[in-house]
Amino acid sequence: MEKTVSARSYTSTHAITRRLSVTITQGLQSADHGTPILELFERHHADYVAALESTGARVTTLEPLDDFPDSTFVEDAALCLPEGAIAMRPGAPSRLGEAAVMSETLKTFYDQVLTINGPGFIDGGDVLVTEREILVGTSARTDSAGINELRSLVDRWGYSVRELQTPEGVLHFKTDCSLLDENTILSTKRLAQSGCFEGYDVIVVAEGEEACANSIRFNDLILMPEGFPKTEEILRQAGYKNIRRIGNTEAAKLDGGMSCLSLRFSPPGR
Ligand code: CIR
Repeated sequence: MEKTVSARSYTSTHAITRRLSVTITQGLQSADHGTPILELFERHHADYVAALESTGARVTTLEPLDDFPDSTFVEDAALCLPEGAIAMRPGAPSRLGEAAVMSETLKTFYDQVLTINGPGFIDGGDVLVTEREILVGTSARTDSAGINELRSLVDRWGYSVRELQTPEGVLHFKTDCSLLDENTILSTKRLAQSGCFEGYDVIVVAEGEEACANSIRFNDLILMPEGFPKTEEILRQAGYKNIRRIGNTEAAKLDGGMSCLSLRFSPPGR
């Protein structure tokens, strides 16, 4: 397939992250993976921020929000597009209020900040923006009503939204996939087998390394969680040489990964 010239889907001048709250130890867990060690998590988070900054992007790190234990996973609260931002409607009751807080921050970057008002729900972690469309997986956090509301909002900017299904038992759509470039997606086998990436080039993570499907392409860098050597080698063989490994053991205890920890965007005219 012919490559598009633009790379807006992974090129960002800015990113937003949020420092860990001490309450992160009470963050949501799909199963008992143990309690995150705060100091180690903070070190990993600092490495993550440094990696984003190393690409030349301006990273705004927000203060902790103690009332929202999971709020360091900023990706779920919003979707940032070049034309404007959208405050999401997180599907976990304890996270619903994060969107309004993030919306206020986004207003300092964007003239247009729209809002998913409900009754549906949608988490940013279920949204994969590619160069030509927006893919959204239904999950325990995201439903069709939320996706339809997103579709009605981004239609004004010319985006098409495709509803897909996050595999059963997987937290978010992007738990199982990431964008590597204009036309290439890194995916778990189970998600790729659903056929949802027809027309894209797909690189499947190595068997037993499903947890690194949540990586991110950020400018020239690929950030992947540490500890997935087979998939790293697959990526290197495929020509992706600029890979940065980030410790993720503590975020992983709360089902978090590379994409969840930042909002990545290029606000208009900044
Ligand atoms: C949660 O369950 O909401 C958090 N503990 C983890 C959120 C991870 N976010 C993401 O994958 N986008």
